[in-house]
Amino acid sequence: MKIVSAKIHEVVLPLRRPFITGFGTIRNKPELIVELITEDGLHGYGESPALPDPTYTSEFIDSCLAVQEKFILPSVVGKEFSSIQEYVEQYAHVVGNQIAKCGAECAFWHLLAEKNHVSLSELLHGTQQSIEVGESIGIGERPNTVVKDAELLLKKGFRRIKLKVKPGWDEEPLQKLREKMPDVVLSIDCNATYDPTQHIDLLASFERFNLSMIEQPFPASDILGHATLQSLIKTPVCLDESIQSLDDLKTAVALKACKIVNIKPGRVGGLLESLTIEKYAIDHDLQVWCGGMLETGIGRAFNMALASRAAFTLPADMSPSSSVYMDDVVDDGLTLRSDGYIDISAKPGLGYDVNLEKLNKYTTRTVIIG
Ligand code: OSB
Ligand code: MG
Repeated sequence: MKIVSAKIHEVVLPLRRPFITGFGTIRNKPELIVELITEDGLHGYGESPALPDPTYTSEFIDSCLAVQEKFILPSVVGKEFSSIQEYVEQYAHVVGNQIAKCGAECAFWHLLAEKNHVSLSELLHGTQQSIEVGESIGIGERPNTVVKDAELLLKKGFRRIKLKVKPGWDEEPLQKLREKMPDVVLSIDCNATYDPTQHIDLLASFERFNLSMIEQPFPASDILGHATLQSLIKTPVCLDESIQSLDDLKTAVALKACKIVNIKPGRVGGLLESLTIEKYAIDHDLQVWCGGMLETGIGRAFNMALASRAAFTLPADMSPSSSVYMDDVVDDGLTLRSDGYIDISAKPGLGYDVNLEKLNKYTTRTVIIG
């Protein structure tokens, strides 16, 4: 397939309500939608689910756009590729910048699915027809509100509750939740807000809440800190921010820093690295699940395909965009079944129809390459 041009659409979608985590508050979510156009007139879309600020990893929306515009897309436009490996080879010299790479890579996966008339799930050898999903509850002000939020989510069908926490917003809401719902699958995501020199005992005491995992308590580069915590507790430590590449996972495995890995195509640079990380994790007896970064229906399509693989046994962060956003750039986004599962799209191509009118409506910047 010969790529004749590429477009970057920066879109900003308003959230239904602010998403508050240890790294800050998001009210409007930017995304870069990368569109590749081939000589045969095929259009492939991918998404870079960047954040407004460099608070989750070092990337943010403007850095992603700059790296795509200056380095990644000029290296592929005007060239012909017969495989995804050949395509990513063009920009393999670009260090890091995983979120930027993800959008560019996924757009080519979409082209492969279109050309071969297969679904993304088939392309990735997914075997599950539907997947179990959960939703995150952001940091709040009153523990009682958290209980109400959780009850609402369970009523909608979600199968597990993930509570965003930070120092000072942890024991009280957890206590309240556990009193009301002793058996629900409950996990916490700390988004790197705890300090291993101060909070190891506190986090270890959370064993009493019977959590399914403690996600990313310490800063991304402190894999050793996570290993110390994991050696003290039975509750699985799950790494998110710390695993930006296979090499990070090798270090985590060598140090026994976690039992679970949250795999997000955005954070690790796309689906190829996601698959590599999945294999290494499974070969080393870790469990994996598919996280999210508040993608639109486009980004979620790739996450869903990844999560349809047999190794993805834990509920995914895949709340339908309709529960996160006021609107979406696809027409027929994910729909939660009342049993808490979402069906994997079997349609050839992306699996969801991109609504060009809406894409234009929410576009704040467009860059054309080629
Ligand atoms: O830590 O999982 C995270 C969103 C942006 C950045 C980091 C995280 C998240 C989420 C969103 O938790 C979950 C979702 O996409 O549904
Ligand atoms: Mg996380």
